[in-house]
Amino acid sequence: MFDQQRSKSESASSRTCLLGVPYDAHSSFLRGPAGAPTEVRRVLHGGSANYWTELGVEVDPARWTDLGDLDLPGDVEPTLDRIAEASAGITADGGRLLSIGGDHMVTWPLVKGVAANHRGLTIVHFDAHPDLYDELDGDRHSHACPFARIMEEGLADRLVQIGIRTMTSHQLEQVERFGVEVHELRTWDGRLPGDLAGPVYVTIDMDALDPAFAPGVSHHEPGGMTTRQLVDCLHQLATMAAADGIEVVAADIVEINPERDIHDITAMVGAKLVRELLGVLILPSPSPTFS
Ligand SMILES: [Mn+2]
Repeated sequence: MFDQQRSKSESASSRTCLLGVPYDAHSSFLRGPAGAPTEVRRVLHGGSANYWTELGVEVDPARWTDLGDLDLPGDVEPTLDRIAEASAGITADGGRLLSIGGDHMVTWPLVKGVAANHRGLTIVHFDAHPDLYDELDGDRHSHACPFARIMEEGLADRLVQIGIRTMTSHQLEQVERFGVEVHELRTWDGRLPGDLAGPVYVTIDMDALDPAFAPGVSHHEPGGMTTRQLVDCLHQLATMAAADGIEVVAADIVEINPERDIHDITAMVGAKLVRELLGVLILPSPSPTFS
C-alpha cells in the first residue's frame, strides 16, 4: 500500500507544473494581474519561508517543474487558444497544473485544456464574485464572465462557489440557469461540500479574501474570507484526495494585482497558496502531519 502510494506520488510529482499566465486585458476596472507571476515567484523563492506545507509535504522546487510564463500574442482569440493548448498539454497523461497570474478570464481556457483530458470536472471556485455575467460592458471575454462561458460550453459538470458576497439579480438568474452551487459568505459554515467526487479543478480569485488579508487585488470587497479559512479549505481537499474521494488535477490563482499590494502581503499569501496547492497536487495523500 505504501509503495503503491509512493509510486503514485512520485509519478504525479514528476509531472506537476507551475505556469505563469501574464494576461489581464479583460479586467473591467484596473490592469495589473499580468505582473503577478513575477511577484509571486520572487516572494516564493525569496528566502523568508521554507518549502513545506502545513500538512508536512515538502514542495521543494526539485519536486515540480516551473515552466515559466506563457508567451501570449495579445489578441484575445489566439491568446485563449494558446492558454488552452498549454493547459491541455500539461494535464495530458496524468500531469498536473498550477497556474498563477492573470485576471479571471484566463480560467476559461485553462479549464478548457483540463477538460480535454478529464471528463466530469468539478470546479471549486473561491471568489467574492460569481463571475457569471453573460457580458460586462459589452465584453463576453470580461473577467466577470468566465464561468458563464465554462458552463455554456459544458466544460464542467459541477461548479461550487465559496466566498460570494456580491450577487446580482442577473447573476442569480445565471446561477439557476447553470445549476451553480453558491455558498454565500454570509451564511457559509467553513466547510466544502462533503460529496465532492472525481476530478477537481480549484480556482482561487484572491479577492475571495478580505482586503485586510489581501490588499493587492483590483476589486476590494470587504467582509471577506480569512487566509486561515481558505487554507483550511485546501486542507479539506487534501483530506478528500487522501481518501481517494477526489483527484485535484489542476488549480489556478488569479486576480493578484501587484500594483495595489502593500509590502508583499498579497504576494506572500499567493506564495503560501502556491505551496499548499502544490502539496495537494504533488501528493495524492498528505504525509504524516507534525504533532
Ligand atoms: Mn473576484
